[in-house]
Amino acid sequence: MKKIFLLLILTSFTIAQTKIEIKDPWLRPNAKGANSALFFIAENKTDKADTLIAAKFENSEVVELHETYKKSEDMMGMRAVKFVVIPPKSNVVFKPRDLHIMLIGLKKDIKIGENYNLSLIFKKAGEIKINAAVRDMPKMK
Ligand SMILES: [Cu+2]
Repeated sequence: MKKIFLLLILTSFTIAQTKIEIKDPWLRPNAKGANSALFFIAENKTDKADTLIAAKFENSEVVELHETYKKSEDMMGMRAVKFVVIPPKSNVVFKPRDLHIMLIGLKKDIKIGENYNLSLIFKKAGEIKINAAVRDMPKMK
């Protein structure tokens, strides 16, 4: 009986270990009233998929999960998605002209060199707090 109880504790501990690691989070600078975006690498170290369902940022009016898509031959567009799946044992890269967290309607200037707290909310891992540095956008090729 004692053994079974211990096994239950160990099992629930394993479930609680469901873990996503956020690497190298950064924001693009912009002026108050304009939009910014958050980029990072989401690493799922577990053998189960997790899903990014929302994000929080206190310095923008709206926060959305966005993807970039090909609008036409020579035009890229972006649109909101409801969630982003992070497959088991893999990385999903949020980067310019790809997946990103759109920060719409900045309440203040976001300047290079500053740092901001944000949260990413996953279905299993829950809320993950991150601190992102403001960096210049990489140059277009
Ligand atoms: Cu966007």
